[in-house]
Amino acid sequence: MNDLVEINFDGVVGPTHNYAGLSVGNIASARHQGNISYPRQAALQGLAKMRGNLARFGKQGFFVPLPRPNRDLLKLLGETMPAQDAALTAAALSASSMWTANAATVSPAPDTSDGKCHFTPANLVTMLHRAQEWPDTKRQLDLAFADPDHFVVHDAVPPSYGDEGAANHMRLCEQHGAAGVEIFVYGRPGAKFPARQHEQASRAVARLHGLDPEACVFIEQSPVAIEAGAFHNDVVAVANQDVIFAHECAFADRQGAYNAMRAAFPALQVVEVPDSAVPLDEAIATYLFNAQLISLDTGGMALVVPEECRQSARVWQWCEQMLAGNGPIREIIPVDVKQSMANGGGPACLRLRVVCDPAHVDPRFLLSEAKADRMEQAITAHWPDQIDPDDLGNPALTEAIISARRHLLQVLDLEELG
Ligand code: SUG
Repeated sequence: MNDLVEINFDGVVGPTHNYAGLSVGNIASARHQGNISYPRQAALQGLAKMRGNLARFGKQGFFVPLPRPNRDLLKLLGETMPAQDAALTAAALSASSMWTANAATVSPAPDTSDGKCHFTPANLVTMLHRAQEWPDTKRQLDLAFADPDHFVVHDAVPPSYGDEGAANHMRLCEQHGAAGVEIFVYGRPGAKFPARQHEQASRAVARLHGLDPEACVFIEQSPVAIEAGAFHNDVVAVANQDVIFAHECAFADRQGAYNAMRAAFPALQVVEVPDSAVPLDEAIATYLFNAQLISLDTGGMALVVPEECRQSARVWQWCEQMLAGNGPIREIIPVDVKQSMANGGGPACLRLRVVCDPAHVDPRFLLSEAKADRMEQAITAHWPDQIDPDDLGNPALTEAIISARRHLLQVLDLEELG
């Protein structure tokens, strides 16, 4: 298992990136509803993050934007493009597949009973604009991880049970290539905002992936956190190897949650931010926890955080204090993903972690500097400079975004996803 490494697959931000405010319970999405978006800038910000991580950590993968507009979705609703209802038009044009932390739940080979890496695409049923994603996401997973000796790609779990994928899933392990403990965080329905991850979806994924029940922990997300706008667990917690980095208010039963994790994984190190140091609202506004926690070759870990963290005196002070101490997180790297942030998607939302041997992945989905250059040219030349949500459905814009995606697929030799 020594060839197994963690690869982050970022979603390329699609040419339809816009602020239609479709996501109930996602405070950033609601706050920016109606604003003009900048798809080219958004995609270049995402690409710059990928380039930085490639240079720093050596491996980087990506998924391409899904086909938009999704005319099949409109057809199922008895509509055509543009739909009479502006929200349906916006849904059919959504670029939300950029947040690949919601693409699937991934269980690496050392954790599963058949020794293969398992993927379950997330059904994302809570919201229409996201529920349409999974069949096209699966097509991409089927292509990228086609090798049947090493990968299994399941269908999504049935729609009654909302599943939001890796955004509500964490993994603890000594090393990425060793057997780990998988932590599933679910929400309880019935409060002001939807609890998007259903416990039964998490349990189904664990069974489908053939996980050892002793190496699975199911934890309830704090209703207080959901109500404050943490619509996914990855807005308040992130784990890597033996470390969990979490806000004090992340889990419904804080001590019970850590006890359960420790019972399954005794070496756990908890880096917890108290509410008194960074109040929950500020943690959610800055997305401190929506960070990529990445192992460094030199030992220790780096935290790739949104630039917004540096702008908050309290958050930055906490970060500096942490670095001055002796904890496992040795470096903090701010990145600018503001266009995605305005829709509630930070650095961690933009990536799906897959532990595997890169030699088994379709190389078309792995980034190199040369490929990043080609992507950048396609984005610069073809992504719309800006989109006013009132223009969604405009035929000229629709043509432009279809052609933009086609150009990207061409330079990546991925036309079969057309
Ligand atoms: O599902 N935003 C996404 C953000 C997803 C963030 N992902 C993670 N936390 N892993 C969502 O709420 C906004 C779309 C709009 O308003 O048009 C949106 O879908």
